[in-house]
Formats: sequence, structure tokens, C-alpha cells
Amino acid sequence: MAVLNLTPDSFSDGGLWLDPQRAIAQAHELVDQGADLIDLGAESTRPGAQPVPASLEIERLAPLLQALRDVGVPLSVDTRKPEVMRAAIELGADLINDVQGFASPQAIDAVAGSCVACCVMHMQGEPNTMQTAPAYQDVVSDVRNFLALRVAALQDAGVVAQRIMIDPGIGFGKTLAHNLSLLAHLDALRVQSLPILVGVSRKSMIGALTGRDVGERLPGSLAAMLAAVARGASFVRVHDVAATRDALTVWSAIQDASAG
Ligand code: HH2
Repeated sequence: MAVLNLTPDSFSDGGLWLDPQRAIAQAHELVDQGADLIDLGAESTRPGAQPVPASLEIERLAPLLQALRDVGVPLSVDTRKPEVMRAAIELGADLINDVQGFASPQAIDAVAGSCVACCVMHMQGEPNTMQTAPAYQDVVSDVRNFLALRVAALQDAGVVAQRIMIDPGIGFGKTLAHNLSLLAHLDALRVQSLPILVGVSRKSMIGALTGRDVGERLPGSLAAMLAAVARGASFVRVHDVAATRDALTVWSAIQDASAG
């Protein structure tokens, strides 16, 4: 899953793709590099980010959703707002990626009557305060319990399991120790047999471990990505598609050789 943020303030690609024509060209470039899915975001959820109105999110997303219908891969929309979900579905989005895990009944209503896929992510708190004092009794079981409840709520509303994936939400209301525990015990997070998506690309946990700035976190991001895949992640949300593709190709070849 390639990240394409149509925002001025995302933590790593903020401002790069605000112009729709540049963003459309970048989407094609990401597909050429081997992306299987593009995740369009129109509101930053980085720690400290300020919310933007739904109308602005829709204004940023609409030209991309319209222009990329034939890009050749499914389009995901990263949003927490039911109004934006409805508009995105109307405009042909294939997946809704909600960093709040469809926590509001309106969010569930927005997706239930459609056939879009749903990514249910865990976040503790709100982006503008979530890194102040994250706390859990047991981070792995707390996150799993949240995800299981949200999945059950979606299923109760008629969203079948085949449409759902789950995500522990690395960096969303979590300390470095929390993030490491979640990645180390990824398989224990599994709910039913739903696929797990992980996003670690360029995140602050990579900076905390390596001392690197955002632009220099690719090697660390690849290491974390492969560790997640080795522990059961089926989808990885990344900024650097070509490098991720190479890393996965080499890793998979070794896996296949060990299996055969
Ligand atoms: N991470 C970010 C945003 N959306 N969605 C899912 N499912 N999983 C993630 O880990 C995830 C996500 C944060 O990264 P980014 O989009 O690059 O930054 P920003 O929120 O500043 O736009």
C-alpha cells in the first residue's frame, strides 16, 4: 500500500502532492514502482496535527479519485470522517482506511451499505494529544480487544469478514516500547483470520532507534517492514515503493526456498 498524502503538513511528504496534477503523476509513478494499492490521505494524523474540515478533505480527494479510476490498482482513502467516507465511496474508492477504527456509529453507517473494504486501525486518543502519555495495561491485549470489538461492530452492521483488515496503528498513542511490543507480537493481534496491515514507514520509532531524520529512515523502515511481514503482516503501508518491492522480493525468495 503506497502512501500519497494530499496535505500540506503530513510528517514526511507534506506539501509535495498538494497540486492535483503532480499527485496524479505520482500515483502513476507509485504503480509503476510496484504498488498494489494507493492510500490517499487528505488530513494529516501525525502527532500534534490539527483536524481539517470534511469539505476540504473532499475537495483534495475528488480530483484524484476521479482521475485515478483507471490507474490499475484499488484506491484507498485514509479518513476518520463519515461525511468524507460517503463522498469517497460515491467517487469510487475501493477501501476506507479509518485510523479511528470506525469508532463512531456514523462511520459504520457510511461503509455498511457499500461494498468497500475497511481497514480498522487502533489509535489511543486524538492526533493532537495522543503522544502525551500513552498508557496500556497490556498493549498487545488492549489493542487486540479494541480491534476485535470494532470488527464485531462492523460485522453486526453487515460488513462481511472478507471486507475487513486490521492494523495495530504503529505510532498512534504509543511509546517506542509499545510499538516494539506490538510488532514483536503481531501474530497475537490477529482477530478471526483477518489480514493485518502495518505502517511503520519513516515513523518516529525508526528515528528513535536510529537517530535519523525523516528523510534518512529508509533502511530502518525496511527492517521494521520485513519484521512485520515475517510475523504475519499481509499489507504494508509505505512511502518508498520501489525499495519495499525489492526488499520483499528478496525476502520472499528466501522464504520460498526454505519452504521448498
Ligand atoms: N499511518 C499514518 C496514516 N495513516 N493508516 C493506517 N492504516 N496505518 C498507519 O500506520 C497509518 C495510517 C501516518 O503516516 P502518514 O500518512 O505518512 O502521515 P500523516 O498522518 O502525517 O499524513
